[in-house]
Parts: sequence; C-alpha cells; structure tokens
Amino acid sequence: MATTKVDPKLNESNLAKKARVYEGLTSQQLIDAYRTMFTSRRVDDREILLKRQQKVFFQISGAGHEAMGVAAAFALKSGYDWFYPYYRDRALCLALGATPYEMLLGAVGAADDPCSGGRQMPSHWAYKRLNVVTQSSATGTQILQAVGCAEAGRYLAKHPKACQKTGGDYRQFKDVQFQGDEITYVSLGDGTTSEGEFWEALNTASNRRLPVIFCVEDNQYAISVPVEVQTSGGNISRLVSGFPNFHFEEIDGTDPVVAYAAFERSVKHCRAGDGPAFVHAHVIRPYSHSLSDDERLYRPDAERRADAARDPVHSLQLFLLREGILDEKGINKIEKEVEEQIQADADRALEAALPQPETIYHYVYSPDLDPTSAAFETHPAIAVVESATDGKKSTSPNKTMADLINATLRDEMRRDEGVIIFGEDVADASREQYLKQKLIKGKGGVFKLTSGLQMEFGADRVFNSPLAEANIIGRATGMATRGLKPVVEIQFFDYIWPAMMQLRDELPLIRWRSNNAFSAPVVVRVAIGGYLTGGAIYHSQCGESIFTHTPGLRVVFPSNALDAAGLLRTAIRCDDPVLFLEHKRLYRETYGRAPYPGPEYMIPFGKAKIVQPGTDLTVITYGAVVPRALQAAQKLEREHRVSVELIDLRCLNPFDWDAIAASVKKTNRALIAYEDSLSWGYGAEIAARIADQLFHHLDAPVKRIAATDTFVAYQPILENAILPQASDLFRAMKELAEF
Ligand SMILES: Cc1ncc(C[n+]2csc(CCOP(=O)(O)OP(=O)(O)O)c2C)c(N)n1
Ligand SMILES: [Mg+2]
Repeated sequence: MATTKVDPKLNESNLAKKARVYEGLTSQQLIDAYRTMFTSRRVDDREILLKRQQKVFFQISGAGHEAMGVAAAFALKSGYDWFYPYYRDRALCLALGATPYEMLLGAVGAADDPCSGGRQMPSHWAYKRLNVVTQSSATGTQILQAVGCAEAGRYLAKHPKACQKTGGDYRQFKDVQFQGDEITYVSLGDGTTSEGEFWEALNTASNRRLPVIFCVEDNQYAISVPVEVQTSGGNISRLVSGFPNFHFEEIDGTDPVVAYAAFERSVKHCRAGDGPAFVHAHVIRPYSHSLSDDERLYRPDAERRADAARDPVHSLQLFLLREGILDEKGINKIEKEVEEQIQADADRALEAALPQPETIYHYVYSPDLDPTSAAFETHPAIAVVESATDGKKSTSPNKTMADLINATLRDEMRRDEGVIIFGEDVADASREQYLKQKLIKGKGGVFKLTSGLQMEFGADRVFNSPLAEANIIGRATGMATRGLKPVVEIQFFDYIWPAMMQLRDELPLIRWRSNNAFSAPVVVRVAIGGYLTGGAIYHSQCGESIFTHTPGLRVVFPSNALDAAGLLRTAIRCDDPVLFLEHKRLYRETYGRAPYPGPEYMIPFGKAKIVQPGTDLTVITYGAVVPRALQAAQKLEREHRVSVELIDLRCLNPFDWDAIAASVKKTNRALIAYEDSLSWGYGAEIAARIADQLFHHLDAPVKRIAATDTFVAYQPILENAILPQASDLFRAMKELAEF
C-alpha cells in the first residue's frame, strides 16, 4: 500500500499520524473507505449465505474490486457526475450513497428494489438519485451508452433550451439536468474489452474528446477464460495506448490510495475538457465468478492463494493499523457496527413486500404518454400556395414520402432543440468548410432524407457517425436517457445487425428493467425493403417481425407520404423508443404522394387505414405491398366483381386489432400479405390471432402471401419470383374469394 514518504525514525504522535494525507486522502477518508469496503464484502457474504439458504436466487460479488470502486467514488461527485457501473461495482455504489438495505432488496427481488423492482438480478445497479444509470447483464453494452451520456452533457451545456420542460410531448416527463464539467464513469471487466463495442466507444470518446472515465477492472479472468486469451499480449493498456486525447493510468486497483490518485488525475483531465481517461485497475477475484461457478475447476490453489494475499479489504485493515490511523479496537468497532447493520438490513429485506404478478406489464411503455391516444390525432393542414408569377392560389403540390420525412424532421428540429440526428452519411458534409465556402451542395443521407438539415441546424445537431451501427444505437440510448431526442438513421435494414444487442437487450428495456426510473425514447429510422430491381440480398431485406417480437419497442411501417409524416411526428414526440421503417421503394414513388400537411400533423400509433372498403374478403398488409395489393384488388373488382377490403396497418406494434376484427367479421375471409419471407413472419401472428379469436366468423382458411423463404436475389427475374407481386396477390385473393 502506498504512503507518503515519511522518515520512519520519526516517532510521531498519533495525532500527527492522523493528520497525514495519503495522495490527497485524509485519515478519516481512509477510515470511511475501510467501512465501505468492509460493508461491500459483508453484503456479498450475506447474499451468499442467503443464496445457500435459498432465500435469494442469484449472487455475483464485488469482492476484490472494492478499493478501486471506493477510490473512484471519492474522486467523482455523486449525483453530479454520471455512472455506468458494471456488476462488480458494489463498493462504488455504496460509496456513492446506495445502502446495503437497498442492495438486499435487490437480492430478494422486492417490490421496492430501487434498481429494478425485482425485475433484474442483483448487482445490476440503478440509482436515479445518484445518477447511476440502469445496467443490464450484457457485457459491454454500457460503454457506448456512457459515451452517449457524456455527449448529452456536453450538448446540453451548449443548448440549455433543450432542458426545458415543455407540454405536449415527451419533454413534459423529463427532468433534464446537466453540469458543465460533469464526467461519465463507465466500468467493465478485462474479458469485456474483447467486445467490439468497447473499441467503438473508445474510438468515439477519443475522437470527440469526451469526458468519460473508462475503468477496466482486470481480475485476469472472464469466468474461466484468462486474460491472455482475451487480450493479445495479455495487457489491455498496451493495446489502447494509441488512442489520442486520452489520459492513461495502469494501477494496482487493490490499493485505495494508489487508485484514488489515479482517479484524481483522470478527473482533472476530464473536467478540464482535455478528453477521456482510461484507468486499468489490476484487481483480484477472491470468490468464483458467481455462485454458479466454481473456480477451483480452472484455477490451482497456488494461484488463488496469491490472489488472496492481495485482498484489498485485508490490506487496508493492515495499513490502517500500521499507520496508526485505527487500532484493533477501532477496526473491531467498525466491523461490529457493519455486521449489525447488515443483519438488521437483511432481516428487513426478507420481510419486504414482493412485486405483484399483475404489475408485469407496468412500464413496458411510458405510463405518461400514450401514442395511441387522441392527443396524437390531428388533421393535415393543406396549405394554399400563391404563385409568384401570376398570384394564383392553389393547394400545395404533392410531395414524395422522402420530401415529407425530410420536412417533418426539419419541423421537429425547429420545434425541439433536444432533437439531434446522426448516422452514416446523414450530414450534408462533415468537412463543413466546404459547405460554408459553397464549394459543394452536400449529401444529407444516401437517400437524401436528411438533406439540408445540417445546413440549417448546425453540425452539433446533425452529424455523421462512424460506420458502426452499435455505435449509433448505443450512443443514442445514452443520450435519450439524459433527456435528448436522438432521431438516428440506420442506412439499410440489412446492416442493422451490429446494433442488435443494443436494439434487443438495451433500448427497449431501459424503462421496464429499471421499473420506470429511466427511459430512452430514441427514434431509429431505417431504410428497409426490396422491389428495387437489383437490390439483391444485402439491400432488400425486411425482417420487421424480429422487432415486433421485442416488447418495449414501437414499430411503424408507413406506405405513403402523408402517413410517413404523421407517424414520424408521433414517433418523435412520443415517450417510447420507435423503430421507424421507411420503404426505399416508396421514398419517391408516384403512389401515395401528398401535399405537405403542416408542422402539427400527427397520426396515433396502432390505427390502421382502410385503403378501400369492401365486403367479400379482407386483405391485411402494410409497406410496399399496399400499392401492389390495391392494384390486385382493383383488378379483381373489375374482372370478377369481388369486393376487397384493404387494410394498411401502418403501425406494426401496436397494431390495430379492432380494425382487423371488424373487417373479418364483415367479410369472413382474411389474407395477410407482407414482403418479408413467409415463415415465422409478421403475418403468422395476425393469422394465429384471427384463427383464435374470429374462428366462428371465418368461411375460409386464413391465408398468407409473402416472399419465398429465401433471401432476395439480384437478377430481376429471380427478384420477381421471390417477392410477392400484384399477380401473386391477385391469384391468392381470387382463390380465397372462391373458396
Ligand atoms: C455479451 C455477453 N456475453 C456473455 C455473457 C456471460 N458472461 C457474464 S460475465 C462474463 C465474464 C465477464 O468477464 P470480465 O469482463 O472479465 O468481468 P469479471 O466478471 O471478470 O469482472 C460472461 C462471459 C454476458 N453476460 N454478456
Ligand atoms: Mg475479469
């Protein structure tokens, strides 16, 4: 343990010893550190006991990581800075102000568990009052979110208007706070540095000089896999040392004095705005990975003994005695107080009320703002335009879906300074001087959907991301957690998959898993779909059912310009995360163009549109199949006098069951048509529900028509054979009508 240099021959009085400062830590702070570290260890031990008694259901400990956690908390400011701590950061959380009782509530899964209300395993920290943001079990997802959190802090300092509580949209329910010199702390294990998102986060934090402290708690193991397997050369510090703008520390993380000094230097660097810091703390893992693991299977006794000799709790105790800061009596007193407290807390936690089964649906979505409600129903304002040449008045001209999406983004950015846009190629030009010198026109998206937005709103509101989809969604999630409204773009649905962990395990779960303590209402715009003649496998994919199968995520899929405008505005103003699917083939289609509906036009989620009423059969569809189904239905009417009721769902989660049921009860026949491959697709759920709930109204089997169970091929002959065409729809409708 490091000390300040004192001549050992000096026989100091106890008083003088107590006045000593150890790398800035006073004797009292070291006593406090010991109390917290000992408490942390004892809460772990208590949980282990309770697990063995089957009174709690999972245990993962912070043992061996206590010193650096307490040191980090001492160097940072609770409730001021922001924290994305991973599961071994029990001591950090205690030092920030969480209590053992709160932690034990988590262990028993009590209703009042502040981290999750019994929804998550223990040690998945979330303390709103302390700015400790909800954490998941997925290793590494927190790192990009922490980067987004830091970006939000910086953005808010520059755009304080984005903090204002405003009625009529998600902002009403956000209490947005920031500090001009705030820091975001994020921690992870040595194994987790192998995740790609770790490198993406470092890259962005470095590039943008963000005030993030990355703390790698290196206990040499990821469950049973040792560090040399994870990390080339066995030392993460060596690998990251090339990132610009960083302050680097590699320390003995079992020594609170050493760790505190390292965090102090890191904090100084970050608060000054010089960039991020990287603290590589060598720690130990004296207990197995978790209670589900037995490390004796892969670690010999000698290695475990060597670890135990570096136990931070024991070492600090010896240090306090050696330095004369506490005597044995003093140590015993603290330990007794802690033991008694934890005993009382555990007894109380075991008596705590448990969550009621009927609450499971609470907070899947915002309890405050319902995007299906009439509050989101407005009428299009059809603007009248006056000709500049002859002064004649006419209604504004028809616009494409691309035009109206662009116009809606522009309107909402004017209305709400919290809206920021980023993604691949979405900026007009990252080299802004070219725009300023009028050397170029600017790009604004590969489909030009964000064209001109950077020019109007500036590069801190509209900017390019690296080519990394997890980076986009992870950062957006962090920003939205702080109260911003990121409206991000995934360039092609086919490339959404690197972001899948963030889209499945994080974004839609922030609210539910934190029992409504946090939320992240991001809008993710995605260009989707085929019928492109040459789009082939990697520019034609659908796959919406993968996301409608994810509770917590709203999924929207408009088929025409007006719906796209109205639904996008609802998406941006609502309080839930939304996947907004934009069909590439429909962006500039003649079908479905409409005049600009004004800056307040909204359509509530979950309301289908009857494209045409009919009496003989119901076709339920959405997206680019809508115009194809309409063509087929009109032909069927013309040639065979079959009257088709065509329903465009527009919104896939929630979806308009009432409209489907009313129609099928009337026509007694149902066909679900969709562009994705047939099996396990979106139509399966609708078909099952019709079969289940409308069985007695059916005069024919429920039919589906969709793409073949293949990917989409390049050669147009193959593409036509794969994707459902108007002729296929015609045939299927005819057969169903004749059944
Ligand atoms: C993405 C992901 N993959 C796998 C797991 C299962 N898992 C949980 S912890 C862990 C090891 C983590 O090791 P490390 O990052 O070194 O942290 P430590 O537990 O050693 O502190 C693994 C593989 C997970 N939770 N998330
Ligand atoms: Mg580890």
